Amino acid sequence: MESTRGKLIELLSQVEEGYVSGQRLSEDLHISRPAVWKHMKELEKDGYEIEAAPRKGYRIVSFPNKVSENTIQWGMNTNWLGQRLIHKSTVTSTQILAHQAAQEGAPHGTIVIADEQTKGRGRLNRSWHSHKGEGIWMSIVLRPTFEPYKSPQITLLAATVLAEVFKGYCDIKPQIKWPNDILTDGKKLAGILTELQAEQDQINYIILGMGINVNHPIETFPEEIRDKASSLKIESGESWELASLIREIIQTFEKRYEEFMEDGFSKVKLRWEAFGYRIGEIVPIQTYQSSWNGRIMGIESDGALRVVDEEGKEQTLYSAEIQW
Ligand code: BT5
Repeated sequence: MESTRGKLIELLSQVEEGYVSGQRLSEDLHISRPAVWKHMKELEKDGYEIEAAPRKGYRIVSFPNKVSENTIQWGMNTNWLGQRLIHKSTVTSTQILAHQAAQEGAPHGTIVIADEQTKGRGRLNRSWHSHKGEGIWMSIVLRPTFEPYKSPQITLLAATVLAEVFKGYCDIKPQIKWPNDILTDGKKLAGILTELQAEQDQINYIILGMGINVNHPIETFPEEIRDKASSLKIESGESWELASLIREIIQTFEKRYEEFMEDGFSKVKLRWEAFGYRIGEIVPIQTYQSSWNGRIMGIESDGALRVVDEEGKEQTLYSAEIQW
């Protein structure tokens, strides 16, 4: 956390039960006692409940149930991911802001997150519906050192991270439809969009976008996707606190990304296949050239889709759509 406000929350959150004295806060933050008091008032405006006890100091009683840089970063346990965080209430697309930030030098792990997107985008210029305050719409700036051809693996890695969190944290049964959809019971909960800025043999940066339907009731989806979209709330019957869920995703992503950088794609492949949608089944497949039926076998060691076609020939697909 960079700001004084961020450091203040960090200091207060290091003590679970007790108080932190105004004196200590003023010394650690290099600001006056009245300035500490002013920051506390600002936190209260942000929805934090603060207790100020004479001679003891301050403590946070409760956190606001809203998304802000502070509420996400509070208690977040990462080394680089989300250390720089840009939260906005309304944007066209977090992808656009993340590209701008990356071009202006934003460090590896910078996250742009918004409550609402007015022009959320999917792949191939499709639109992504991003209703205000009910989902997680975020883009991560990554500056990996591997070669550009490996970048599609980041999409699969991100899909396994979301599936892992949805299963472990939200207790639902997710499936991953190659390459970028997270489904449950055949309905789409989340989508991933990976955009690459690269030279021939070097990545400048990747913008990894994730769109997750969290607290949507079914009526908030536009008519045309109502029968194929779902949300964590619809599936689990529970509303989810967005800041905590975002933190969980960020922490899991950092861990899995580091494993991937150290050990390569093999563990991601295993995890991906454990969540793979309709593996072993015959499904309609659409590529740029044609549409045909094929049996999904799994993924290759580089993340490409393995399919057996109607003549029994194995095919490796780098770009295709699996139809429902
Ligand atoms: C995706 O594209 O699934 C990638 C979605 C990425 C969205 C994130 S949000 C943060 C970041 N900022 C952005 O602007 N984008 C990223 P694709 O596989 O092309 O799927 C798009 C299709 O999914 C649409 O054509 C609809 O049919 C359907 N769709 C749109 N919005 C949806 C939603 N909220 N939930 C489920 N399905 C949706």
